Amino acid sequence: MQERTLILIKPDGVQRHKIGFIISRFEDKGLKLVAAKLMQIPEALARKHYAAHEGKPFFEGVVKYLASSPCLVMVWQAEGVIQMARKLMGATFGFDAEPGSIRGDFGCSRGYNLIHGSDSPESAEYEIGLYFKPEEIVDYSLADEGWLYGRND
Ligand code: IDP
Ligand code: MG
Repeated sequence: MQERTLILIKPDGVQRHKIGFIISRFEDKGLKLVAAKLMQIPEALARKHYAAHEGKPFFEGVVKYLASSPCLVMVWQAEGVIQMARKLMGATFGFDAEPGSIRGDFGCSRGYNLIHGSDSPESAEYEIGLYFKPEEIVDYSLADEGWLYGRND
Protein backbone atom coordinates (compact mmCIF):
# COMPACT_ATOMS: atom_id res chain seq x y z
CA MET A 1 0.00 0.00 0.00
CA GLN A 2 1.53 3.31 -1.06
CA GLU A 3 1.56 6.08 1.54
CA ARG A 4 2.18 9.82 1.32
CA THR A 5 4.35 12.23 3.25
CA LEU A 6 4.64 16.01 3.45
CA ILE A 7 8.11 17.26 2.61
CA LEU A 8 9.07 20.93 2.91
CA ILE A 9 12.27 22.46 1.67
CA LYS A 10 12.59 25.02 4.45
CA PRO A 11 13.62 28.68 4.05
CA ASP A 12 17.37 28.00 4.35
CA GLY A 13 17.14 25.20 1.75
CA VAL A 14 15.48 27.54 -0.76
CA GLN A 15 17.80 30.47 0.04
CA ARG A 16 20.91 28.27 -0.13
CA HIS A 17 19.96 26.99 -3.63
CA LYS A 18 19.49 23.40 -2.45
CA ILE A 19 16.09 22.72 -4.07
CA GLY A 20 17.61 20.75 -6.96
CA PHE A 21 19.98 18.72 -4.77
CA ILE A 22 17.24 17.78 -2.32
CA ILE A 23 14.71 16.81 -5.00
CA SER A 24 17.44 14.74 -6.71
CA ARG A 25 17.89 12.67 -3.54
CA PHE A 26 14.19 11.84 -3.51
CA GLU A 27 14.06 11.13 -7.26
CA ASP A 28 17.21 9.00 -7.15
CA LYS A 29 15.67 6.92 -4.38
CA GLY A 30 12.68 6.17 -6.64
CA LEU A 31 10.06 8.12 -4.69
CA LYS A 32 7.17 9.71 -6.59
CA LEU A 33 6.36 13.43 -6.47
CA VAL A 34 2.57 13.90 -6.40
CA ALA A 35 2.18 17.58 -5.44
CA ALA A 36 4.36 20.69 -5.17
CA LYS A 37 4.11 24.43 -4.64
CA LEU A 38 6.42 27.26 -3.68
CA MET A 39 4.87 29.41 -0.98
CA GLN A 40 5.57 31.91 1.76
CA ILE A 41 4.01 30.18 4.77
CA PRO A 42 1.97 32.62 6.90
CA GLU A 43 2.85 32.58 10.62
CA ALA A 44 -0.62 31.25 11.53
CA LEU A 45 -0.09 28.25 9.23
CA ALA A 46 3.42 27.67 10.62
CA ARG A 47 1.85 27.50 14.10
CA LYS A 48 -0.57 24.83 12.89
CA HIS A 49 2.26 22.95 11.19
CA TYR A 50 4.23 22.76 14.44
CA ALA A 51 1.19 22.51 16.78
CA ALA A 52 2.57 19.27 18.28
CA HIS A 53 5.55 21.29 19.62
CA GLU A 54 3.50 24.10 21.19
CA GLY A 55 4.84 24.95 24.65
CA LYS A 56 8.38 23.70 23.94
CA PRO A 57 11.22 26.23 24.31
CA PHE A 58 11.96 26.23 20.57
CA PHE A 59 8.33 26.60 19.42
CA GLU A 60 8.28 30.37 18.75
CA GLY A 61 11.68 30.18 17.07
CA VAL A 62 10.74 27.36 14.72
CA VAL A 63 7.47 29.09 13.79
CA LYS A 64 9.40 32.28 12.88
CA TYR A 65 11.97 30.23 10.95
CA LEU A 66 9.33 28.44 8.86
CA ALA A 67 7.53 31.71 8.05
CA SER A 68 10.70 33.73 7.37
CA SER A 69 11.09 33.12 3.61
CA PRO A 70 9.48 30.89 0.94
CA CYS A 71 9.38 27.10 1.24
CA LEU A 72 8.89 24.44 -1.41
CA VAL A 73 5.99 22.33 -0.16
CA MET A 74 5.70 18.82 -1.61
CA VAL A 75 3.90 15.53 -1.24
CA TRP A 76 5.89 12.38 -2.07
CA GLN A 77 4.35 8.93 -2.40
CA ALA A 78 5.63 5.33 -2.19
CA GLU A 79 5.22 2.28 0.00
CA GLY A 80 7.10 3.16 3.21
CA VAL A 81 7.85 6.72 2.06
CA ILE A 82 7.50 8.26 5.53
CA GLN A 83 10.37 6.29 7.06
CA MET A 84 12.48 6.36 3.88
CA ALA A 85 12.20 10.14 3.70
CA ARG A 86 13.18 10.47 7.39
CA LYS A 87 16.29 8.41 6.68
CA LEU A 88 17.17 10.50 3.62
CA MET A 89 16.78 13.63 5.78
CA GLY A 90 18.95 12.45 8.68
CA ALA A 91 18.96 13.53 12.33
CA THR A 92 17.33 16.83 13.24
CA PHE A 93 20.37 19.09 12.92
CA GLY A 94 23.30 18.93 10.52
CA PHE A 95 25.96 19.13 13.24
CA ASP A 96 25.19 15.53 14.22
CA ALA A 97 23.28 14.19 11.19
CA GLU A 98 24.95 11.29 9.38
CA PRO A 99 27.07 12.05 6.31
CA GLY A 100 25.11 10.83 3.29
CA SER A 101 21.86 12.26 4.64
CA ILE A 102 20.49 15.58 3.36
CA ARG A 103 20.92 17.34 6.71
CA GLY A 104 24.30 15.66 7.24
CA ASP A 105 25.65 16.61 3.82
CA PHE A 106 24.29 20.11 3.34
CA GLY A 107 24.30 21.73 6.76
CA CYS A 108 26.06 22.12 10.11
CA SER A 109 23.64 24.50 11.87
CA ARG A 110 22.04 23.80 15.26
CA GLY A 111 18.98 25.88 14.34
CA TYR A 112 18.34 25.57 10.62
CA ASN A 113 17.96 22.17 9.01
CA LEU A 114 16.89 22.53 5.38
CA ILE A 115 13.98 20.10 5.26
CA HIS A 116 10.86 18.88 7.03
CA GLY A 117 9.31 15.43 6.65
CA SER A 118 6.25 13.99 8.39
CA ASP A 119 7.11 11.51 11.15
CA SER A 120 4.04 9.20 11.08
CA PRO A 121 0.98 8.42 8.94
CA GLU A 122 -1.16 10.52 11.32
CA SER A 123 1.07 13.60 11.06
CA ALA A 124 1.39 13.12 7.29
CA GLU A 125 -2.38 13.22 6.91
CA TYR A 126 -2.67 16.30 9.15
CA GLU A 127 0.22 18.14 7.49
CA ILE A 128 -0.80 17.36 3.89
CA GLY A 129 -4.28 18.69 4.71
CA LEU A 130 -2.79 22.01 5.87
CA TYR A 131 -1.25 22.72 2.46
CA PHE A 132 -3.16 20.83 -0.23
CA LYS A 133 -6.74 20.18 -1.27
CA PRO A 134 -7.28 16.52 -2.27
CA GLU A 135 -7.68 17.50 -5.95
CA GLU A 136 -4.24 19.20 -5.94
CA ILE A 137 -2.53 15.85 -5.33
CA VAL A 138 -1.94 14.04 -8.59
CA ASP A 139 -2.60 10.30 -8.68
CA TYR A 140 -0.48 8.63 -11.38
CA SER A 141 1.86 5.72 -11.99
CA LEU A 142 5.54 5.93 -12.90
CA ALA A 143 6.35 3.85 -15.98
CA ASP A 144 9.05 1.92 -14.07
CA GLU A 145 7.11 1.26 -10.86
CA GLY A 146 7.32 -2.50 -11.46
CA TRP A 147 11.12 -2.26 -11.30
CA LEU A 148 11.33 0.39 -8.59
CA TYR A 149 8.99 -1.36 -6.17
CA GLY A 150 9.39 -4.93 -7.46
CA ARG A 151 9.28 -7.99 -5.19
CA ASN A 152 10.32 -11.58 -5.58
CA ASP A 153 7.46 -13.24 -3.68
P1 IDP B 1 12.40 16.86 13.02
O1 IDP B 1 12.28 18.01 12.06
O2 IDP B 1 13.71 16.13 12.84
O3 IDP B 1 11.20 15.96 13.00
P2 IDP B 1 11.38 17.82 15.59
O4 IDP B 1 11.91 17.37 16.91
O5 IDP B 1 10.04 17.36 15.16
O6 IDP B 1 12.51 17.50 14.48
O7 IDP B 1 11.38 19.41 15.64
C1 IDP B 1 10.72 20.16 14.65
C2 IDP B 1 11.61 21.29 14.19
O8 IDP B 1 11.78 22.20 15.27
C3 IDP B 1 13.03 20.87 13.80
O9 IDP B 1 13.11 20.43 12.45
C4 IDP B 1 13.78 22.14 14.02
O10 IDP B 1 13.62 23.05 12.93
C5 IDP B 1 13.10 22.72 15.26
N1 IDP B 1 13.76 22.30 16.50
C6 IDP B 1 13.69 21.11 17.13
N2 IDP B 1 14.43 21.09 18.25
C7 IDP B 1 15.00 22.30 18.33
C8 IDP B 1 15.88 22.89 19.29
O11 IDP B 1 16.29 22.28 20.28
N3 IDP B 1 16.28 24.18 19.03
C9 IDP B 1 15.84 24.88 17.93
N4 IDP B 1 14.99 24.37 17.03
C10 IDP B 1 14.58 23.10 17.22
MG1 MG C 1 9.20 16.33 13.56
